[in-house]
Formats: sequence, C-alpha cells, structure tokens
Amino acid sequence: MTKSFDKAIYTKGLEKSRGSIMSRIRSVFGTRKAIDPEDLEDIEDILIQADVGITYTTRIIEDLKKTSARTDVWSEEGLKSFLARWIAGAVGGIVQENIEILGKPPDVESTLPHVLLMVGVNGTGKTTSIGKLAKIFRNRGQKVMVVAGDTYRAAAAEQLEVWAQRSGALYHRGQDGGDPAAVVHDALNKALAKKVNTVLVDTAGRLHTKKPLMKELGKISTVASRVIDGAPHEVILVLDATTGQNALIQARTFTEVVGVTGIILTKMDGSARGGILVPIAGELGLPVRYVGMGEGIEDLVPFDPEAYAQALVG
Ligand SMILES: Nc1nc2c(ncn2[C@@H]2O[C@H](COP(=O)(O)OP(=O)(O)OP(=O)(O)O)[C@@H](O)[C@H]2O)c(=O)[nH]1
Ligand SMILES: [Mg+2]
Repeated sequence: MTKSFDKAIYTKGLEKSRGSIMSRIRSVFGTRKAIDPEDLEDIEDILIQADVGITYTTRIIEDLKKTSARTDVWSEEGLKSFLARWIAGAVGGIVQENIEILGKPPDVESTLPHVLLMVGVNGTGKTTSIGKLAKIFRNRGQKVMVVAGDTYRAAAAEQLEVWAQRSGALYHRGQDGGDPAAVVHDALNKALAKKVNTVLVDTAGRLHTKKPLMKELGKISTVASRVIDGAPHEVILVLDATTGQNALIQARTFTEVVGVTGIILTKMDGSARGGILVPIAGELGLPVRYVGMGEGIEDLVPFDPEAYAQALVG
C-alpha cells in the first residue's frame, strides 16, 4: 500500500463534495441534536444528489435503519461516522490489494516493459493523467515512455510531448491521422529496444456509444499483445467525476468492450458529486487506482478509501 501521500489532499480536493453533503445534512438537523426516521427521506435525497446512486443509497438507508437498533446514528456525529464507514467499506476491499499493480515495474529478470493503455471519453483527463503518472513512475526511478496514440485531435501529440518533457519520459509519436495501432506497434518495439520499464499509451477520446471507435481500442490491444507478451497489462479507464451518473454508464460500456482493469477518477477537485465512486467501485468491482485532484503534475494521488470517505462525508 502506498500511504506516503498527504491525506489532507483528499480533504482539500473534496471540499466541494463535502461542503455539499455535510451542509445539507446539517440543514436536516436544523437546531435539533438528533434526527428521527422521518428525516431519512431527506438523507436519501442528499446521497442521491452526491451521486452515490439509487441502488447504493437504498442500501445505505436500509443498513442505517438496521444499525439504529444497536448504535446511535441519529446524532450528527453518529450519522457522519456511520456514513464514512459505510462508504469506505463499499469502495475499499478491491482497492486496497490492487493499488500497487498499476505501473508495477517488471521484476529484475524481465526486460519486458509494462504497458498501460489509457481509455475514456473526450476530455476526461487521459493525457493529463498520463503526464502525472509518468512523473510518479519517474520518481520511482523507472524508465518511462509515453506514446501518442491519439492521432485524431489536432495538437494531441504536442500536448503529450509537453508532459513527456515535464516528467522526463521518452516520447513516441506517429503521423497525424495515422493508424493508432501502427503507432503503438512501433512504440512498443522501440520500448523493447530501449529497455523501458513502463509504457503509457494515450488514446483519442471516444464516445462509448460509437462502435467503430470502440472497436479500434480492441485492435490497439491486439497489436500490443503481438509485440509484448500480455500487453496491455492494464487498461485504465479515465472518468471525469463531474459527469456524475454518466460516468457509470461509460464505465459499463468500456468494460464490456476493452476489458478495463482499473479506474482513474479525475477532477475530484471540481466536483460536488464525488459519491460516484461508490456505484462504480461497488457495482463494477473495478479498482480505483488514482484520483485526480487538480491540473498540476503532482495532483494525482493513490486512491485511499478511508481518506476518500471521510473527506466526502465530512
Ligand atoms: N481540475 C482538474 N482538471 C483536470 C484534472 N485532470 C485533467 N484536468 C483538465 O481537464 C482538461 C482535459 O484534460 P486532457 O488530459 O486533455 O483530457 P483528455 O481525456 O486527454 O482529452 P481528449 O484527448 O480530448 O479526449 C484539461 O484542461 C486538464 O487540465 C483534474 O484532476 N482536476
Ligand atoms: Mg488527450
């Protein structure tokens, strides 16, 4: 487990979410010291508005009722601690054991690069997250290569090149408008020759509803596996926290098409609806690897379920 980051970054990053959940819960209390079962509908609305989703909100409320026989959940403190524990449990588990898999350096014997493919709809933060990850892996002493697999959007390759320079990563690009699978093919051969530890492949943003574009991701994967055994070793779906429930729909579709292995949730700092991780981690069983808390190169932190839940609830 990576625990070396400052937990305060969660509190700061989730200020908007926390403000929204807690201020609203407080207004349910009004001047009272405790709420009662009649107020549960209001609590339900607040959780749904924080994007926890209907399924999980219903479960929380049911558990809340059950727990209330044994524990005080009607005071502000009691309710807060119940919610924080519940949410940490829902997004935890899978996360804890898997966090180090992302960007795992190959063992000493192996010279094979570890290949990560970043996918997601337009503008979620794929390229930015690649830059931040490249920096994290460089800090661990790895040789990193970033690959401009987005050959569609004007200036996408240049944007990635800037991140390569900032992070000290090697950089590979093909021709604008070229076949991304061909770019990845060449890049991976180069990565093999240069004994790169981790390769981060950027892809063009694509709507999960566009079938041909989704199929293209499959082709990139196939080509990658022909060059390096088992590549891509991870397919990271980058989701934007500010898109709310739509992020869940994207997660379902991408998972069906490309076998997503983990999630990066970006723009937590700009979202009043940080609860979306509860249905994503819970329903899809996908580990959340990192969370984006800003636009800077240091603003990507390993996901910590407890810090997240505490910051979300208050
Ligand atoms: N506040 C905030 N902004 C972010 C975060 N991650 C990315 N961004 C911003 O989101 C915008 C889009 O980021 P990109 O990395 O270009 O997104 P992308 O997914 O590569 O976009 P396409 O390649 O067009 O699909 C940029 O302005 C980033 O600075 C984050 O965690 N917090
Ligand atoms: Mg991009």
